[in-house]
Amino acid sequence: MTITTEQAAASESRPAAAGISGPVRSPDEFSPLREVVVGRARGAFIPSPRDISAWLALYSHLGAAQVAEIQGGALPAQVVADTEEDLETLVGTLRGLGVVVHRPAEVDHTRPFSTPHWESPSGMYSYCPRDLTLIVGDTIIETPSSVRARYHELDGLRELFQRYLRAGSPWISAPKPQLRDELYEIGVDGLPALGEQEPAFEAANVLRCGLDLFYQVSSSGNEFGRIWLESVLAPRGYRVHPVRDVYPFTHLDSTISLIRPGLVLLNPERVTEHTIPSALRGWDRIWCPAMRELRTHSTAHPLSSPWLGMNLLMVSPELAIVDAAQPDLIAALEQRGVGVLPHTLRHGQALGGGFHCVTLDTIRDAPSGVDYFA
Ligand code: ABU
Repeated sequence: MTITTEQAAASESRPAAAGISGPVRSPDEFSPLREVVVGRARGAFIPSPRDISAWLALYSHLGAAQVAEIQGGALPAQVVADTEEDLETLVGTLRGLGVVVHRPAEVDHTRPFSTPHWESPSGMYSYCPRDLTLIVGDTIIETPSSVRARYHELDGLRELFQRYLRAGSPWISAPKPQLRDELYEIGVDGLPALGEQEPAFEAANVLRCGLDLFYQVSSSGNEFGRIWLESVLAPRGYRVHPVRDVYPFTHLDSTISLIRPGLVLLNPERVTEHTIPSALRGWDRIWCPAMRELRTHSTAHPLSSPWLGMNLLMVSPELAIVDAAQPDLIAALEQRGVGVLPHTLRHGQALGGGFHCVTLDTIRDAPSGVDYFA
């Protein structure tokens, strides 16, 4: 085989990067998974809701008197140990399926830091790599979380993203948010709300489906964040669909799950026939069966609702990793021809992350630029 001068130059400017199979390529939530990041529990520290940005993100349904009782802090050692074990099991399954698995580098999230505008007594965790990084096709996008404690959270993925950059992946970041006090509001109900002073959103507010992205406007993603994302993606041919008035709190991935082209899983407590995003109205629906609450309540104030049970990872359009404690959901998926690998995250609700949250798919076997709604 001969190599042209151009190919030689390209390979020189893109040195082979160890452990990855090439640039990122993940345009949707369901195409066959080839490479993924799985989070870690070690080093986690739950931020105190005395910081309004943590109150907003983690406990925005609780009033001031209730959050005054919540301390935050390191997780109990048993919770960390159990979760590491559950994550290792997940890693083993994925590797057994031939998927390349990466883990975030160890980060000590207990360390304080500050900016000119505020001080954060700690970071948070590396448990949910889904939350802050959005992979759109061939591009890595760091999203502007409104949570101060998460400001440096992507440190654990930096080395991996540099490897993808060397392999040819564009890697961009939204304008680093200042997160001044003015961004956070207290509503008439006494609960915190996210303002519009600057773009702020987390990647888990977004679901990807080829050229279409669904962006949840909520306490973890403002309209200004949607405008920024659209400003970057619309010129590349993407459509960003706002999802409003569906779920006012954190993230979209326990409210809507894209199972395969033409099939969507919907949370019946949050979505109605009238609020299904219009692009998805022509798809078949599975209304998620009621969740069975079987988890250990390992912390007094879990970071997620029981609907975390529908927070699943599609390994391919025919195979899902689903909470083993949800037999009704598993049966509903199997009835639609979706195979299920039941898995457990014993403390998922306490830590605020199910199988979609604790993973970040970086490579899926999918053509780019597919229009699933043409
Ligand atoms: N990404 C976690 C979403 C949790 C919830 O909807 O309760």
